[in-house]
Amino acid sequence: RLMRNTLRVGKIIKMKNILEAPFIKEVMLLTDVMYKFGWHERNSGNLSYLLKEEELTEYLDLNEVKRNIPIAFDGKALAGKYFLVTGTGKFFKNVIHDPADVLGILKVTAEGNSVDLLWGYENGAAPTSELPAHLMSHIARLSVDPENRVVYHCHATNLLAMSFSCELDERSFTRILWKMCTESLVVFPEGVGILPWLMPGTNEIGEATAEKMKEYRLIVWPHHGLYAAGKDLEECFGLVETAEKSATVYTLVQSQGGIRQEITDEQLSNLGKRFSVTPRAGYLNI
Ligand code: 2HA
Ligand code: ZN
Repeated sequence: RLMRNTLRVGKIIKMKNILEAPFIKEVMLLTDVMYKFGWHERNSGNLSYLLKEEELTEYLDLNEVKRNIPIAFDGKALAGKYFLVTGTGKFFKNVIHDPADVLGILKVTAEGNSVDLLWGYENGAAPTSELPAHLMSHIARLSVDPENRVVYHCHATNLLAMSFSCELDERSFTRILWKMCTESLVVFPEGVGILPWLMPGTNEIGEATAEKMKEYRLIVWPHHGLYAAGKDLEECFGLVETAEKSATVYTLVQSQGGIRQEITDEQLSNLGKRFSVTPRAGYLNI
């Protein structure tokens, strides 16, 4: 009895406060910035962050399942994996104030048709309605980049606006963004993928997003928003921030009367060489 109590006390002392975990701090900091950038009105947007077991054991007893939550998607390919996922109907605005309400940490069960909740969703939430798109995108990204850990969805304003005013053609859309800011080609040399308009929350949009994720880290959902992928949330944020900056400059240039001069294709080509990135083949007129 004494020994059991000692062990229990020992364990309680050993567990660290999860709000101090680097991945939670990163998510709290950046969701606040993203909200303040105007990319997350109301409950819009969602993110999923693949976590390593060794990142979690200091903070959580991984055998203590709070709830089991069914998912309408075959997640067998991700069985046993841990994800931090924003909750459905929850607001990015509130993560910084109440992370345990908005966020959940899940383990995909062996059968792949449900997830075990290990932490969060304190007021009864479930994972984002876009979970199929997230999980399918993780599978796709991991197949081309084993370092990929984050999938992120937002409603970045100027990129969204461009999906109304610009041709929905990946090459021409990408070229506009590359030419509006010298940094853009360096940050997304593979360009930007574009889907047709599809119904959010469905397996169909999930499958289409995942297929594109094999080639692009940034995807436009026309008249809706964006999907981004990266090794952490910082990288996803930087990717969207850079593309959105180009889109904002494009908006301003149009309102100032249009383009008078621009970065030439030859300059873009030289930029790629200087920064050791390869612009997507066929996208420059060289
Ligand atoms: O999470 O943005 O596309 C709410 C959405 C769905
Ligand atoms: Zn959305």
